[in-house]
Amino acid sequence: TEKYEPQEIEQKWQAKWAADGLYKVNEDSPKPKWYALTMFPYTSGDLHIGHWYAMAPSDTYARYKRMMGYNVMHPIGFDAFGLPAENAAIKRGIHPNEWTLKNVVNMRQQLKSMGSIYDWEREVITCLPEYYKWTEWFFLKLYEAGLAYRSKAPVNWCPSCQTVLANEQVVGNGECDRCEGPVVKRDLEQWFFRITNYADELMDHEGLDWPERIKTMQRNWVGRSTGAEIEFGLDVPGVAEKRLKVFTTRPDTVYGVTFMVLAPEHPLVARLTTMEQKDAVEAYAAKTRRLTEIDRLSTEKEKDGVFTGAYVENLLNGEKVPVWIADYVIASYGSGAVMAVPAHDERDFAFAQKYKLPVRVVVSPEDYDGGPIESAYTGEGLMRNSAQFNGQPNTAAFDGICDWMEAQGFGRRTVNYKLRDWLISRQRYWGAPIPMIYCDNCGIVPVPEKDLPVLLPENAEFKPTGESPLKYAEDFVNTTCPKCGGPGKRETDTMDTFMCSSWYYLRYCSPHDTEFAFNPAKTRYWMPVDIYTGGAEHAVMHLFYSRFFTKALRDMGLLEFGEPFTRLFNQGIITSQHAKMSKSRGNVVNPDKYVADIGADAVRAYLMFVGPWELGGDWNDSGIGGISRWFNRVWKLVTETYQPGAPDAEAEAELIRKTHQTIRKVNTDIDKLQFNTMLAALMEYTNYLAPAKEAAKVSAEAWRQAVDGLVLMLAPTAPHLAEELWQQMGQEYSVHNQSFPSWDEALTAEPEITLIVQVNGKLRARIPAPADINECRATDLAMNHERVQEYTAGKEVKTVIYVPGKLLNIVVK
Ligand code: ANZ
Ligand code: ZN
Repeated sequence: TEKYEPQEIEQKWQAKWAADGLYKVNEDSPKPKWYALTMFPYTSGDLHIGHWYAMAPSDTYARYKRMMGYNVMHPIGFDAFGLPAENAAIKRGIHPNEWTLKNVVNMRQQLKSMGSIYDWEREVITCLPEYYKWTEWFFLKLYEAGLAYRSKAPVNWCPSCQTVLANEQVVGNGECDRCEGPVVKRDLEQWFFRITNYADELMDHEGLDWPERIKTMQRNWVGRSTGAEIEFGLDVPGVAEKRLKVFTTRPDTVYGVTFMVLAPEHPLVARLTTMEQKDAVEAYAAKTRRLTEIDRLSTEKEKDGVFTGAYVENLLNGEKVPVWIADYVIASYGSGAVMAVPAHDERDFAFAQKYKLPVRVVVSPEDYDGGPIESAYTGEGLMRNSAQFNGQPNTAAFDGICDWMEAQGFGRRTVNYKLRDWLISRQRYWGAPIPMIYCDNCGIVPVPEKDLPVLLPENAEFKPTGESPLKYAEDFVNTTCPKCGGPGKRETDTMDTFMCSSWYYLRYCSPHDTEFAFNPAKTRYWMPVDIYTGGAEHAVMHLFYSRFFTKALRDMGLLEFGEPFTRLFNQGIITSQHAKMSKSRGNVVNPDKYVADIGADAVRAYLMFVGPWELGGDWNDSGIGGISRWFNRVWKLVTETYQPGAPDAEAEAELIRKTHQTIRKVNTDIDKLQFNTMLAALMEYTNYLAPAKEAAKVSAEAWRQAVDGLVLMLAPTAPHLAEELWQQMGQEYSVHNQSFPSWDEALTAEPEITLIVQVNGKLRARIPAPADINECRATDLAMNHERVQEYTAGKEVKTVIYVPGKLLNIVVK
């Protein structure tokens, strides 16, 4: 037989599978459906080994499910709108569309070289009008449902990328997640989605098989706080408002309030501030505007602020407390005002220390002597300095105080969320246009559905001005109002690309439907996604928005379920020389080179072998060589003829046992996505088969079954190699249409032997035991045997001699 030539067989089989449409799937199948989804790649240019690490194991799993009798859809596409394309346009003078589609061609080719079961007829590309028409349509649906609105708001602005960023795109110490430059604040009219309507539901992952840490991150992202809204009395000449509202999670500490702190942007600040304090307050507010929210909330940052000169009244005890401003209070959270309780809040304590403001303990620490405290006490305790609530546990006073305030009408229990509405406007060209028209007569008018898509004009100019290039495309901007027919202007911002990826999993169900964004019957068949795999970096944004989207569509009556992804799995990171791959380190692994050298099958298998998938692993060239050698051994084992010698029943039974044991191990491991141990079991099995072939003690039929099993079990991991071997064995095409081997539990059992037990060399017992029993277990068994105990009772065991699987001699004195 010939040598194993991966390049040759891989290309051959890829072409044949494609020509035969082997991996095409549709809804008319008697089999149960299985929707296996991998996060689609961004069209950045090249597929790197990290993409392979995300995609090859998930393809193996999808293939396994297919062989297990499921109707598997495992689609792929491209996330194609976004900044890099536009930056390429600015830098290299190439149109974003051209840049993107060139990358698609290249990446598609690379993806094909992997030998995955992607049904290419289902490919979606988010920047094509046939796709973004529907992204626009979803905008209209959300608008109709009251979930999209326009508002002027301070936004995160990256001066270097010249764009507005969502909160989630501000990372680290207030840096842009794209260019890592500092982010500042700026006011703009923007479109928002009311994701906050779903805050509670988004915290609930009931029924989802998701990693605990992702669920925790999402819950923290929602940031639900229960507490109370409390009103303080305002009596400032010339100020109409008579009450100042604060949000607190500790209404039980309200008698400990010794000052008030407003965000410098709080709308009352200017009017409350006295003449004497005006300059200081304005200077401080100006200084604050230069800080990011993250800087402001940082616990390390020194707490400073300025007195406004005004006072408010604590309506519970009639006390007047001074009103300060400080940057640690955020305007957009709660009511942008804090009742400061320095005795029980660390930030307030630091602030009080700095400005010599009084500290009043209202919840007693254990053994409290009534004197000054050294730091804020945030624990539980009995109430003091709190009128009729004194002596109660503070947890009880929490309720008592809320009840009292609710009865008096100046406070009430409430819930607050950190989650903000989703800001989707981008001042960029390369995104789906927001289908809205502004008319002087009619105001904001949605583009009628029949006029979709609003196409991106081709002739835009790309300048890093911070304004959307669409603003200057006059043919695009100037239009007629769909309502009155008068002149209208189009919205020139485009949508956040997270909007495109919030529904792509629905599009795969009916990728070319011209009537629907997603065909209802087909979507009902395929959705929800049974397993979604991808990087943990998408814990909040993509996964969170997709869940919001699904819930919103459910509430519009467009979907019948509220969760898109039943199971979520995050793979780890593949490193090289124990470091993250990067161009600057020069340790980037280029998969194409390895595919050309040793084949896609080896690259796939190696990636699955380097470590548990969820933990990642380290790529090294000698490791991958090991996989190649293994495949060559498998090749020889399968293709070189087996010559049975004299049959041996025991050898045959052992072969069958090993086969069934391996099948069991491989099935249970793949089911748990434990590819590394699955492959180790297959290697061990190969190591068993090679000498067994030499020994030639089993029948041709038994040998054949063993080798069939090996090839079938290899098929999900090394699809080309398995197909080639299957053919060379004269089996029916295709190996990928076969059932995955199943095991017979009875055949996995180790046979029994009779263990001869001697005491001081004399036969005392014959005990049935498993053939592979070790010395320790054998000694245990013997020492517990009645007959043996007669001879060992009261004696000291000097030594034990064990002949594996045969005899145990116990020497006693
Ligand atoms: C009084 C108090 C006493 C507080 C005490 C805490 C401890 P979370 O859990 O994050 O919701 N706060 C309220 N609005 C704020 C804003 N806009 N910017 C900064 N801080 C704000 O935090 C709620 C607590 O953070 C609130 O409860 C308030 O301080 C502060 F012993 O009120 B607390
Ligand atoms: Zn009009």
